[in-house]
Amino acid sequence: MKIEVLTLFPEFVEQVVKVGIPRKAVEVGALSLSARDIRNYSDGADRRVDDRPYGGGPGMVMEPGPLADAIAAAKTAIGNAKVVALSPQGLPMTQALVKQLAVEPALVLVCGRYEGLDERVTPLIDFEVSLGDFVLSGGELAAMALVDAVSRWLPGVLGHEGSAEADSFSAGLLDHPHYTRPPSWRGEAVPDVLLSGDHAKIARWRLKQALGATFLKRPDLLEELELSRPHAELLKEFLHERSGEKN
Ligand code: 9D3
Repeated sequence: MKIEVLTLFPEFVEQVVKVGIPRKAVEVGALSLSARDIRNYSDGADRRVDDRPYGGGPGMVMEPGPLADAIAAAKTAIGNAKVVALSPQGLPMTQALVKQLAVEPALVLVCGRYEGLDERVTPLIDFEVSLGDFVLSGGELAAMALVDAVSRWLPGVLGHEGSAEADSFSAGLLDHPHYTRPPSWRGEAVPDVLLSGDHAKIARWRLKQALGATFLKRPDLLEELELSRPHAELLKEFLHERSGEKN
């Protein structure tokens, strides 16, 4: 996948492919990322790309001209690209959206700063994506989050540890607890089942813990799910064991 990020902070955005999974994605040739400075498309000698809002009010608005030219240049560079603006007004970023975007051959990610983009660039944008209902200073961190999340789904990037993680989230549940050595630490033992070598039993225990954690921490996720009968039974078992511990 080819990604062009349009931003006033290209050196910041480029950091996302310097480490971890996005870096691996670039190394295996599954991803190429280029950050394009919107300021290079300013028509003024001062390189300004923002101006005061018509109608008054605080803050500045990004001018349409430099954005339009930067989008056109990015599309010419990578071809047939979806154009996604990172914006507080966008669709919340979810794993379902990430998976859809990961099959695109090319993406142009438009990062706003100041109060936002001039409304007249909207015909150039396919859709908007938000990181969630809180205020960021601009779209860059959201674009970097999207690049990171998409990288995990590109072919040849993750081994089997990744597919397992993917399974767990596409199942719509939180992860089960994890343990490593030492077997006893500050008086707390690792659950016996994890040392048993019985893989069916371990899988059942992990699913039970995942159902329990989701019920306790993110009941909103469970409501989406329509638990199957066996899953509902496992959750009951989790809650029963937990009430036993507490009393
Ligand atoms: C504080 C200013 N707000 C109106 C009073 C509007 C506003 C404008 C620009 C709020 C945030 C921003 C910059 N944010 C983004 O570009 C952004 C964002 C976000 O703020 N939260 C979650 N996801 C995203 S994606 C892009």
